[in-house]
Amino acid sequence: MKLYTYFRSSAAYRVRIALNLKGIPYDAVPVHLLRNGGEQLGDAYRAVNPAALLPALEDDGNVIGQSLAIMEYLEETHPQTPLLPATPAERARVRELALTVAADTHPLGNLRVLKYLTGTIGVTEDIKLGWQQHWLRTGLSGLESLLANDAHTGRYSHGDKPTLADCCLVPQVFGAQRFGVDMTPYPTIMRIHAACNELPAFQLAHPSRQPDAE
Ligand SMILES: N[C@@H](CCC(=O)N[C@@H](CS)C(=O)NCC(=O)O)C(=O)O
Repeated sequence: MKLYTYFRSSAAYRVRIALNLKGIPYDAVPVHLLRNGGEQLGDAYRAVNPAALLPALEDDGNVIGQSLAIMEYLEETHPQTPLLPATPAERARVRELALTVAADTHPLGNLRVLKYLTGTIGVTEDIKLGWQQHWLRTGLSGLESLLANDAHTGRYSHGDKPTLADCCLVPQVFGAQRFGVDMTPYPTIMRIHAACNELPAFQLAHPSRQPDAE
């Protein structure tokens, strides 16, 4: 199995956590998002993933993009250490939490959005940072409310075992801290973040532990 990844990509970080939790060995293929104008935009990577985004997983002759699609694929092909709970309602909640990060928070601060803001619209670096922080805070507030006001929240986002929701939560906290967001308004998120980071699967997936880390 091959994972096209970049150490700081939070979508790739999600998949690295899921692979580690399930104990699936993989080869990391680094794609540098900044070098040469962005290797993800070059012909070589577009031949792998025409959407020109990381991550992509290659397995058994198939290439899958989109971190959530990849994690669901891993869940179906490697059911050991399930990352989704047993009942449809609980599974829906985990997906809701995961999508609150992956669909509603992360895309607004993605590199190509930020490049468009500064390069095409011509906003200053300060305005760009304000944009990033605003959408991070908006997304994190929603996630905090969903987690804090639900009895299903346990040691982790759902119950006492890590799920896909945690695979999304931890990289999003990394991204928010990287861009200077004050995390004190999100005590439930930070409690879960700390619990996750006690696990080797999360520690080994951290950007600083990747072969392409700078
Ligand atoms: N929804 C996608 C998001 C993928 C994505 O935005 N990846 C970022 C890195 S975290 C990327 O490749 N950005 C490159 C760019 O914006 O040019 C997923 O979950 O996989």
